[in-house]
Amino acid sequence: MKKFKKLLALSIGTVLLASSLAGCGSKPAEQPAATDTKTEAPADDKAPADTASGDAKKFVLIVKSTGNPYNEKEAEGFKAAIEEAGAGEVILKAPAEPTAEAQIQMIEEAIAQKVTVIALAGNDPDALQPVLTKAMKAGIKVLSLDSSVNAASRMVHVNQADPERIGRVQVQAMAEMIGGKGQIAVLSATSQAANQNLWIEWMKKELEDPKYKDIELVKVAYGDDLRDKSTSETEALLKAYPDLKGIISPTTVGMAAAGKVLTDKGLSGKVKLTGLGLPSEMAEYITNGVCPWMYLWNPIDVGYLGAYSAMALADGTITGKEGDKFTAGRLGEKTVITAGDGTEIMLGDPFKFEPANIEEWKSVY
Ligand code: RAM
Repeated sequence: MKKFKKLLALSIGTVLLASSLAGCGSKPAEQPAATDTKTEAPADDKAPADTASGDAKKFVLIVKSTGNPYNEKEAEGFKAAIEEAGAGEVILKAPAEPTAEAQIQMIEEAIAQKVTVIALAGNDPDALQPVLTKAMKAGIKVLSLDSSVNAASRMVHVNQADPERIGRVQVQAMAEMIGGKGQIAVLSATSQAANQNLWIEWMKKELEDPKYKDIELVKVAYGDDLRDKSTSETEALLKAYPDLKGIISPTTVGMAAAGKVLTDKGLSGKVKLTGLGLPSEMAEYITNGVCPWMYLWNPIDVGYLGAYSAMALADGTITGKEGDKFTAGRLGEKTVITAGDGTEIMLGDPFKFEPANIEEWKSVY
């Protein structure tokens, strides 16, 4: 019951956000995260606080890659929060490929620009450590969101939901969909993505329960959050495992690709699909039965909370240590807590999307 109330609160929050966006006449941005977008905060008499050099504060967001609507929604929330607070300039960056190398280059540019905060969804937990440490030594505040970098590379992480719950709930769903029996596969993002890897670890822990003894996880495939690769990896799974009963995809890109492949091949009912999908991309496959139900959180809120965390680091309200508190705009008071690795700020719970509610959500994100 408590959980239900939390979920309800989450959904009400999202609906309120949706209507406030609608009220402002804003439309989901087509490509807000593409490469390098800058926006100045609206000028008012409460000017953005100055940095030591006398310039306005600069808030950089580096997402995993371009061409992923999830990342675009995250960027939309980040930008909206900095702008509503009038805190400074927003710089949105997205590499063409979801690699650490591409992000390193963008972080070097941000250091040269003397930005105030770098917020990023890491494409690798460890490979960014030298450059992020360099940024922090130069006085730049660093936080990760969505996909964490290791504790030494950040001041705090903004986590969308409890990784254990995200991992376990997807296995529980799949087991129910296939009647507790048969071969299943995971279609993930990149092999270095900290968020997906942690969720998959929890999926494997859940599968250790003897109640899943008749379920076999045959493969974890990587679509690299690229639509084409996710499509070919889905096709390869179907070919290699003709008895496959289900695919769990803990990435919105993988979900959309697998939904299309299973639909095109007429495999609805034969191979079940669940995971973490964007309602806007998955409505069709939830309605046609390919994906009976799935989970996600609000990616706009991930970006929004990331931005409020960035502002709190920038003005010294928090340093990223356990127990630090701040107010994250419409999300209310947030507290820094201990994570498996370092500290984090938690958004909420994963939300279940199914035929009964998908129509209502598909235009939100
Ligand atoms: C993809 C990305 C993102 C993840 C979602 C669920 O869009 O990999 O990092 O959080 O899926």
